[in-house]
Amino acid sequence: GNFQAGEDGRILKRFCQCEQRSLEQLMKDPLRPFVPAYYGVVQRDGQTFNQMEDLLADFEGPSIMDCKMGSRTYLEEELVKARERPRPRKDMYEKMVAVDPGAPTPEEHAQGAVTKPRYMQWRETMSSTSTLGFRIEGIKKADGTCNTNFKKTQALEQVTQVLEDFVDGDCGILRKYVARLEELRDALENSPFFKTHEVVGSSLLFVHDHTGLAKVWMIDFGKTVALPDHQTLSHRLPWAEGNREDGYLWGLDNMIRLLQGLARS
Ligand code: 4IP
Ligand code: MN
Repeated sequence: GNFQAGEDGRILKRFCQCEQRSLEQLMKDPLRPFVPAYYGVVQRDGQTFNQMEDLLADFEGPSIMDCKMGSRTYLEEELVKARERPRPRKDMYEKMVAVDPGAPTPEEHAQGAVTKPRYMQWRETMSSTSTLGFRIEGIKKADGTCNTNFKKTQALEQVTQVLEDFVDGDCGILRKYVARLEELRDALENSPFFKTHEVVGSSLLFVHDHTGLAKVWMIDFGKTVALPDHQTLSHRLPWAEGNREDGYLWGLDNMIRLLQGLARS
């Protein structure tokens, strides 16, 4: 897999240059309190890893949720590559058919394959990525239940239901998550790193436990890339090819509003 056990309080994640660059810069940015501490590169059994903080270390029997942020989940360069040199992906065709046998076009059925952007766009529209700017990817609760079957969780009512179940309706936990997300939004709006990077495929990791501890961090920077000199993003404007907008703050605004609504009810 992508991870190996590290020393106490640290984890090892398969090395990725893009993630290393991002983590190094984030250590000097206002976003630092909202990302895992980065401890550099290490070798184990001939493999290279990024070493970072184990975000679960301070929790007692944590409940964990991964939400992928943004309205676009692939880099613009994937589109260009697929147009110039389409690479049919059988594995992605199979993942697509497993969820909805009617999703591929007749041509795609004949090929038994789809391109990566086609698959990624289909995933965006099947889930809440296109409509809310984030989607739930996985949940592991303290009671041992685990669910990664959210590919068709799209409607606001469905998403709300899943979030409510994740916190077992605990308004105290919800209020802590909302407060933490509002602090994160402030930090994002004041972050030179965020202003100058396209943040794609990055997740928010939600963690709480029975002691009432509840925190959120940004994770996964494998597709977080610097913009050309002097270009900046709003992270709220709709994406059009070439503008590189990622919808991250639009999704975060929606997430905060949704959790605020739940905390009140
Ligand atoms: C996966 O699709 C995820 O989108 C991965 O993104 C993506 O990795 C995979 O692309 C794609 O197959 P499912 O979640 O539907 O299985 P993430 O790593 O953010 O979860 P990339 O490489 O885009 O990061 P491939 O090309 O790695 O298969
Ligand atoms: Mn992820």
